[in-house]
Amino acid sequence: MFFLQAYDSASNFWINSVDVEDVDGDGLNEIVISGYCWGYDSIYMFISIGSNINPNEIFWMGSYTWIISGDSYIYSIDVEDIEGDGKAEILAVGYYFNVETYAWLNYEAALSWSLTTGLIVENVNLGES
Ligand SMILES: [Ca+2]
Ligand SMILES: [Ca+2]
Ligand SMILES: [Ca+2]
Repeated sequence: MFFLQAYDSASNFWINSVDVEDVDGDGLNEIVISGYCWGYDSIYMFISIGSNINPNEIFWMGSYTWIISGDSYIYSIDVEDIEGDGKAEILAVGYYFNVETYAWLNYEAALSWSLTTGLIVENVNLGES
């Protein structure tokens, strides 16, 4: 786990969730790690994808940071193939600071990942404070 975070460029990390599913549909499970990190201007959420296809190491496949509005936190992820196409979606829940209304709001997001596209935010449901 900590091997993966060492590849990211920001300085302060909090890892809070991990799940193992096949996110690109090749029949091999990936390791998906979520958390947040402190940047210079805001707090960003990150998701890291890795593989331990070689049991002696975790091979890093990508780390992605994203933000909804202002400071954004990720609570937890659940990685599941929702619609059954063989590729697991990454379901994230957390909260963020809305810079227009100055309110803290919850969100639920669905993300997908592949080697060619990287991490894509498919859908975000913005909730109440
Ligand atoms: Ca896979
Ligand atoms: Ca799962
Ligand atoms: Ca799917």
